[in-house]
Amino acid sequence: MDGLSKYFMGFGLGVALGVSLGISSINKIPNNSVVQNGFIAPSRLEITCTDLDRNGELETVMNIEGKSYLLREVDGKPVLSDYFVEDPKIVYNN
Ligand SMILES: [Ca+2]
Repeated sequence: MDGLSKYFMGFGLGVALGVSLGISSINKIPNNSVVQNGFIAPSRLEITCTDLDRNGELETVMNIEGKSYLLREVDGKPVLSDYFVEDPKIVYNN
């Protein structure tokens, strides 16, 4: 597993834990702009929630400098998915 995957796995677990426990302090993204080579600086990230498929339930969206990815949990593991919305359903690209 490369560093980027480990980063997103750790980040996703933190977000999921924070959301599930309702602890807002865990759910904050630090504003560091310089990180180890091979990692995405958190200052480049934005997390939002939206109901893309209009089923009444929110999806977690990670925006990285204008590009959006869905932050999903698949088989208990965090997955960052490229996607597009084909009204009214979500089609995952990976
Ligand atoms: Ca939804």
